Amino acid sequence: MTRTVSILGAPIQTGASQPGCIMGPASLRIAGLGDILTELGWEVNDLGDLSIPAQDPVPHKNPAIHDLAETRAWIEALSDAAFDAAQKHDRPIFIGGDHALAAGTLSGLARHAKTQDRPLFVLWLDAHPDLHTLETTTSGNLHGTPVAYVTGQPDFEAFPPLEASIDPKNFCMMGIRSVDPAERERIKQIGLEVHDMRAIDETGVLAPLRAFLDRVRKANGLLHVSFDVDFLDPGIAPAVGTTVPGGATFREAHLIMEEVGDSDLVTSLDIVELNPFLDERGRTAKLLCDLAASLFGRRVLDRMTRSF
Ligand code: HAR
Ligand code: MN
Ligand code: MN
Ligand code: MN
Repeated sequence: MTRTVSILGAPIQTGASQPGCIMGPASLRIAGLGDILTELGWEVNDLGDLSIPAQDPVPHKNPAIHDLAETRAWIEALSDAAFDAAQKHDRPIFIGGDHALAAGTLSGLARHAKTQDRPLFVLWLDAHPDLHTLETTTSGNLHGTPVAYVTGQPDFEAFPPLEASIDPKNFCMMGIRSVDPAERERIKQIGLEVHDMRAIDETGVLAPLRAFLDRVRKANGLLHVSFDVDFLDPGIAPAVGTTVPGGATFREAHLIMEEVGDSDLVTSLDIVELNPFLDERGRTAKLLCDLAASLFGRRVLDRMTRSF
């Protein structure tokens, strides 16, 4: 039977410091995301873009925080939209928008996983662990907080209450190379699996990825991939506001997508932080579409599937 994918745009940019992510969904559509997935044999349902009503400002005791009310409203709307999309489609995609989007999608997907009585796992591909609480963020950019929120860390009273949190042990982070002191502490405290760029240089991406996928399979888990554009090296993906040198290469990123695609474990995907205002002739958007294609089954050549 033809499998279904949904595409939901979320032009949120209140979590970032620089404007531009609002154009992310349009850029990915223009780069051909929907057609590429159709050609790969998926039934594609483009759900259009989500929006939120105007908000009155909400103050916070951490004065660095900006756009709290809007970000909160986005999280609320995205949580419901992600829950619905996961109930209706085999593999929903959420296209941002900044990474605060994941606070909403992961909260809705965790609720969905609960209805299935299955654990939710997350492959987090990012230069950053996004592990600040509302107390520890010094930039006040709320795209730096979604992992702390969805794993149920304290000090998120100003965000929507979580109906289901995600076990920090169910995360696997790759590509990490910019970590703030409070985040470093939090990683140790909650026992997150983090493969920073040094670890990837030492072992390659495949060994830790396969170990993680085996864990997901044994637990009969759902698997969400949260892909932050700054996971990639800025040399191949310039269209992001928070570039960090030394990111994943073209081949590392494709290998991850192909391996995760082959495992057939993935049940949802975020593509976030694309800032088309900073792109060069659409090259970052096109690369992201190619990476999504790898995740959804495009292969250079067919090969014997690995026996898991
Ligand atoms: N840790 C930094 C901060 O909190 C940078 C966060 C940047 N986050 C993203 N998403 N671009 O990963 O400000
Ligand atoms: Mn991020
Ligand atoms: Mn990042
Ligand atoms: Mn930070």
